[in-house]
Amino acid sequence: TTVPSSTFNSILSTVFASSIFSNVAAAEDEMIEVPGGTWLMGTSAADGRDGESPVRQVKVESFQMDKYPVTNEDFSFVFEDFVPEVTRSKITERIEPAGPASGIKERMDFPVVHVSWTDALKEEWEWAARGGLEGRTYPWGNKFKGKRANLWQGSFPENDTAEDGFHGVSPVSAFPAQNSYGLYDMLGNTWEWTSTPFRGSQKMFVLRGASFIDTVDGSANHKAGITTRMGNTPDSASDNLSFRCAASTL
Ligand SMILES: [Ca+2]
Ligand SMILES: [Ca+2]
Repeated sequence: TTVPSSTFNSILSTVFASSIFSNVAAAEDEMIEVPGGTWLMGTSAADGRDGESPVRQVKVESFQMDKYPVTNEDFSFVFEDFVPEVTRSKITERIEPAGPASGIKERMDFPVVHVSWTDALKEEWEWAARGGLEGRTYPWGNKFKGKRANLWQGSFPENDTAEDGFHGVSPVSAFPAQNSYGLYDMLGNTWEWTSTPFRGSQKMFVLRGASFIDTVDGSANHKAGITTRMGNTPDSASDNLSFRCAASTL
């Protein structure tokens, strides 16, 4: 059972337009203050694609960003308490967090997936993911560490050896914070929407961070790194795509 995406988007629009979500998150101290700065975005690596190249200088103002992707727990709270009755009354079926026939109760600390939405700009996402380090491949540095992010190991699609401990989506705090800003789950687990348009013939937005079906070496799907990106249409939703909130510093 699913809610039609048009209805779902109208709920999200209602919630976000009133900034309730950000206020709730801030009140629970789940947002990180990301300082502003001028820095070098992107990569000059030969395998850069989807707009990762070239390296260019970018300035970002300070902002706040969710420590974790928005979880099912956060989202059901918003859904129950803040979605107006008039909107709720139009919904005939409940949202299933991992698609049809999945239960929400045992997945409260998993990222909300199957959502279509946009939030932080891609520059803000990358700046935050870099955590104050310059020109690194991963949020924590240049050396990949298996117990820092949920990716795919083994041959795709038949054999995920799950050496990182997870086949499929993992709880948002399953791995330690990925950088010195204290942000979790930026790289891997679930892609994250940004509000930056992705160049292309149809209307798309940039996704960042790669997901549990992507690999360190690029042998399957995307090569996961701090500059990895792809485009997706705003009505798209899948089980490896989530979001986190960002807000201007007051
Ligand atoms: Ca994994
Ligand atoms: Ca992520």
